[in-house]
Amino acid sequence: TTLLCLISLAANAQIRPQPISQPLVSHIYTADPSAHVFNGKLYIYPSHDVESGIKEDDSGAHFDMRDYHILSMDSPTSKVTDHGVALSVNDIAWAGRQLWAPDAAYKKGMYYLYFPVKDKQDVFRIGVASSKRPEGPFTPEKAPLEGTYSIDPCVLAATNGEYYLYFGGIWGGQLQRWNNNTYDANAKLRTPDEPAILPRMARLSPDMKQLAEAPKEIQLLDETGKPFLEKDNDKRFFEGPWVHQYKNKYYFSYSTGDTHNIAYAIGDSPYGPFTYKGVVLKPVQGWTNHHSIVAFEGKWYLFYHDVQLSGKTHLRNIKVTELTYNPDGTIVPISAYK
Ligand code: FUB
Repeated sequence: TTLLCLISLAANAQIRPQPISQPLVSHIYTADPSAHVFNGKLYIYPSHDVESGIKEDDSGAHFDMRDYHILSMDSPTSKVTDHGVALSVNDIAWAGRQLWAPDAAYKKGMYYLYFPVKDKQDVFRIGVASSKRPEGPFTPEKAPLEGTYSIDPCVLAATNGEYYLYFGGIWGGQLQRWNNNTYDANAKLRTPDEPAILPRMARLSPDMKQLAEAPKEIQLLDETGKPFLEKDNDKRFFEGPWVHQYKNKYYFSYSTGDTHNIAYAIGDSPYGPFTYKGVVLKPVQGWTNHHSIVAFEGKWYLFYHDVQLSGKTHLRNIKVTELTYNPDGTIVPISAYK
């Protein structure tokens, strides 16, 4: 029996996928890591997952987060500092519940934290808070950015000097309720042969606290130039947009949601269109897949999450691994397990 046990343990160890990276912190649950280099250090703006006891449902009510902790590292392999609570839902006058995936940007001596939270009518909006320090604490504005909606803000500080806000997430992120920037609480999800729901973007105003233009849909095309249909759900947009620049191109990466990939598309303008190129990160353990891509000292890194510490979809832990490009600018796909 002992021998059989040992053989079965060894076989199990071989077939159980081994993570390529370990959680960056384990004293709190963290997710949706938006990473940036500020003052030569890596700053990570993650969601702070908590167990609130709310039952899991399709609207994501069990993701009931209440504050943000900003993390920093001197390099991708060095120890992580948790700077404590940077912003709490109680400090945001217009907020109702659910502080989801944030992002941050720096401009002229100030840091701006962009965050989605449901307002008091339970509609997701995007807010902004500012601080003189990258780790906060952040002071929120009294109202959300006018004209914003849905979730998962990402800000590109583009090399042309402009800042662009990308956002959107379907299902619990409510993007399906917004057509022509107008809200319809009863709007249905699309049927399989309808065009896929598209992410949104807008240029930010010079003070970083408003949109400089009405949100536009971002065209995502397949490699033959055709827009995706709803049924192309291994490739179409679901949530978690991230935009970075590499060799004069704009890379739009995102989660495909119910098929759990991080996919990417490439374009020549921050407005798109973006043409689908493939998968950045294959599905991870847990339902959600959410990432950021950042350069640090000449190498590129993918920040992502899985549920290694808890085994529960709403209690995630962030990780980092190196990302590489092929000579033609395509990204070498990453599997988080070997
Ligand atoms: O963390 C809450 C939500 O889960 C995020 O906004 C989505 O992108 C998904 O990761």
